Amino acid sequence: MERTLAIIKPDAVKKRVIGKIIQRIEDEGFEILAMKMLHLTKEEAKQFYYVHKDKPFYESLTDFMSSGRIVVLLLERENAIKHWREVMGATDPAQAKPGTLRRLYGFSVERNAVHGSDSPQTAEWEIQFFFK
Ligand code: IDP
Ligand code: MG
Repeated sequence: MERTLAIIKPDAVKKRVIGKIIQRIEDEGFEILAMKMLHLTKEEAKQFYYVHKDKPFYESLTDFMSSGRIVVLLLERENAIKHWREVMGATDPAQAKPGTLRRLYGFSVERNAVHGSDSPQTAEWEIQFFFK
């Protein structure tokens, strides 16, 4: 069993698709171990996305991620990290495969509906960030 961190981003919350995304999470065989809704401050968003601090989209991304409520979920499943990233689809919704969450609900490469950890080390850090 493996754990990963998922986030339903502000665009998806505003779009009222929290329920659809959580249904998909359960249909994909994930156990939801913890879940909460919160509104990140700009400072918290900058900490969470610290690895991207030198990217040109860092300011805009952290503005977006602190622009409204998010839902954070601690998920468990076999192969959870890789499987959740498959269910999310490519970062850019336009490149994501049909049926993936980003293709279904994403709006742009920035406003792409969901987040998922990308490695066991990142997952551990991200889970601690929200659920310590
Ligand atoms: P990931 O979420 O698929 O792992 P990352 O490269 O880790 O993608 O980027 C983190 C987040 O930053 C993305 O989910 C997206 O919201 C945003 N992002 C990534 N690339 C761009 C870009 O080129 N322009 C604007 N925002 C971006
Ligand atoms: Mg990433």
